[in-house]
Amino acid sequence: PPATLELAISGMTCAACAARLEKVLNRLPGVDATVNFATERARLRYQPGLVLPEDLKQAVRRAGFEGIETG
Ligand code: 9UX
Repeated sequence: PPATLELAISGMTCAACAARLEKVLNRLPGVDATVNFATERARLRYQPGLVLPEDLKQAVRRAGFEGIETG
């Protein structure tokens, strides 16, 4: 079954940032992500056999943002 991860995202300064990050995350195998610019949160569903939470947080960092796990 899918697992969930919620991240507080810092560094998003315009709505396109959120759209860009969402695309980056959704390109990862087994990941379904939504990124909300207004709330500065990312909600992710992922297949634990395909990616790990560290991979998701690393992808956030590599995209130029910071993600803190909140759930
Ligand atoms: Mo907006 Mo974000 O012009 O990476 S896209 S600042």
